[in-house]
This record gives sequence, C-alpha cells and structure tokens, in this order.
Amino acid sequence: MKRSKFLFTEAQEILPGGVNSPVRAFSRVGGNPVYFKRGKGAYLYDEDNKAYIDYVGSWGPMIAGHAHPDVIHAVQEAAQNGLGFGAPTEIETQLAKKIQLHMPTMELMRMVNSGTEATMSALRVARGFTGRDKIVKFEGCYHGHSDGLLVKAGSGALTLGEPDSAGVPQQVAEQTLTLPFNDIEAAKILFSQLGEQVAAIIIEPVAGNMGMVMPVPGFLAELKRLCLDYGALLIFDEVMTGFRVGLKGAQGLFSVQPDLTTLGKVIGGGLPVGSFGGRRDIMECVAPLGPVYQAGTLSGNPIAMASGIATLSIIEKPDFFPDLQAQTSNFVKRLEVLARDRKVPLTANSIGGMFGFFFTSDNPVSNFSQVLNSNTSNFNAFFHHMLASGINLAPSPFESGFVSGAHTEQEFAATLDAADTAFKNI
Ligand code: HOZ
Repeated sequence: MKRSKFLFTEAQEILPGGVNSPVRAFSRVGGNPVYFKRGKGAYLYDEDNKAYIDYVGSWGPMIAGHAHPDVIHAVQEAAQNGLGFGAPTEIETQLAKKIQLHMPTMELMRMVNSGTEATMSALRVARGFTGRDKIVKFEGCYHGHSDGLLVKAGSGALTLGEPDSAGVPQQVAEQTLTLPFNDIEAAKILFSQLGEQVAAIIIEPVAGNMGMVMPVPGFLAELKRLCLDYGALLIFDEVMTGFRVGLKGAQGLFSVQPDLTTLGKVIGGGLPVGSFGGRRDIMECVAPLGPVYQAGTLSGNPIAMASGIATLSIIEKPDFFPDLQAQTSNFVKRLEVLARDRKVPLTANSIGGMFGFFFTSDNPVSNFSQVLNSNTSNFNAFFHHMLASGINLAPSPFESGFVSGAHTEQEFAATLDAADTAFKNI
C-alpha cells in the first residue's frame, strides 16, 4: 500500500477527492484506495506488486477476466487501422447485430459511450415519444449521474450518504417520482393518481447499485402491465445486468419485454461503450429519423466496438453462462455457510456472474430500507480484512460483486479461507 498511499496523496492535489468517480475514494469504508497497475485473468496487481483476486471486474465489464487474449488481440488489430473516424464503420453494425441476436427487443439501437449517456438518452426518447414529462424510478436504483436520475439513487450517491445531489434543479428533480423497489401496490397507487403524466418507468431489473437485490416474482411483469394500462414505457436499465446475469439479460431471464433497454459495461468489454434501444416505432423518434436529438463524436468508436464484439464472442460459447452461474452460486452458498458457522448474520445471493451480500439476518433482502438496515460496520471490517488478504471487493456495501470466466476453484477457495478468518474477527 506504500505506493498507493503516495499516489493518492498526489492525486488529491489535482483530482476532486483524488478520484475520477466517487466510490473509488473509499469514503464509505475508510482508508486509502488501492492503485492498480495491471490485471490478468482473475487477478489485479497493485503498484507495490501485491496480487488481489478481483471481484469488482471494473464494475462489471471484465466478464472474460482481465486482459483476455482475444479481447486484447481484437483491440490491437482495430487500433492499427486508426483510433476513430467520427464516421460510420462496419464494426458498429456488427456489434449492434450481436446484441440484437440475444436481446431481440433492441429492434433499433444507438451506441453511446457510457451507461449514463444511455439512460439519459433513453429517457429523452421516452419523453419525446409519449409527450409526457414525468418518470418513475425506484429507491436505491442508480441509473448514472444525469440530473433527473440522481433522486434517491444508489451506488456512489448512496455511498456518500447524499441520495440527492446538489446542482440538480428542483424543477428537474420534481419530474422524477420514486417508489420502493419490489412494492407493486405502491406503483399501482401512484399510477392511479398520476399514470397519465408518466413517460416511463426506469428500473434495474435486478438492482445492483444498492448491493444486489432481486425482483420478487411477478414484480417486473406487473410493472409492464401498468405501463401498458397507462400508455407509459418500460425501460430496463441493463447496464449492469446485460450480458452479466445471462446471455439474454434480465429481460430474457424473467421473460419480460421492456420497451427500451439501456446497456453498457460488458458490451464494451472494458472500453467505454453504452447503448440504448428498443421498439422500432419508439427509436424512430431519434435524430436523424425523428425529433429527439442525440449525438456523440466518440459514439461507435471502432476500438471500443472491437473490444465489445470480442467479449461477446467469448461469452456466447454454450458452456460459458452455465459454468459462470454454477461457480458463482456455489461460491456465495459456501460464503453463507461459513458466516453461519461463525454466527455472523449474512444473506448472500447471486444470478449469472453477479452476486451480493448483506450483513443482516433478513432473508431475502428485497428493498432499500432493508439494505439501509444491514450492518455496514461489519461490512467495513470484512472489506478491510479481505483487502489485506488480497481479495478485492467493491469498497461499499451498496455495490454488487462480479465473477469472471477466469475465476477457478483455486481463487474461490482462497477467497473463502480469507472470508472465514474475517468472519471470525468481526
Ligand atoms: N457507479 C459505479 C458502480 N455502480 C462506479 C463506477 C466507478 O467508480 O468506476
């Protein structure tokens, strides 16, 4: 940690809080962030050459493991032809087709550079299409940092204890209505009063930014029904779940068809890519076809497209998701058993290659209030013990964990050994 400490001190002189994204500053867990210089497979290496088994995976995209040779090769090949043209290229259509193959609800889509851009743009499309202003989101769900979405948001906004950001105009925040996650009755009441003003419901179909919280059975389908009844659109924010909980995303797993979908993370394989898309008649509102403006110099960047295509090609292999799902679920079950044996209340869950755990005896954890009531001091103690033992977890109890195809029993066993000692000491 010696060099990480030095680098963090230096960074604080020039970057706000020393970071380019708040959660990275370790504000929630305390201590100094680790500076990484290299990743390979399931491992990251810090500036002092210490190795860590990584369960952050760049917050999701590294589903194939760090520096997968196929991805690196594709990026190098693409880079030799130039870094970007700001003009159409064949490769952006190829990535779009690959996405559509697995998510047929994406009838028309546009590439952007981040999940934030994708959600912000999808909302504009929803408003342009419906002619309505209000949107509905769920407490603890995080959809990037655009103004209207920083209302009762999760992830870094929650981590810092500031669910509402300064700088968001009141008039903008007022257009965002929030509901408790998994509470369909509350949604029905809201729609009975304001349904005709709602352009869209936006939801993480599996919440991943307040820890990982699964939808209760039927919840997503009921939301779809409400949207149909009131002429609102259903937007699945699959930036985190897309190509992570399964090849067809959460929409495939739960068999609920959103009107619009937002993607990011895995579809860029670690490079900055996002996408929003959905029903053709809705997406035809987007310029130049329609009146909703959206643009970007770096959108569809060929290097990022190449990285995304190579990553999707790896995870499309028939055994990839069954193996990832089995490994991840086995891992979290063993984690729960260890905690139980040490009499530490813990509820863990996983889906595909995504997992979460809360220090609580509530089981399941299915809403934001339960999340906030979990024991965050235990999380912090656990986190630091694991980090010292060379296990890299997200530095906040309000994030998800990610397993890659490069994690093997060797890494799981080492992680569980460290967890057992950590449970003993908290
Ligand atoms: N909002 C991201 C996690 N949910 C964190 C991004 C980052 O710090 O890189």
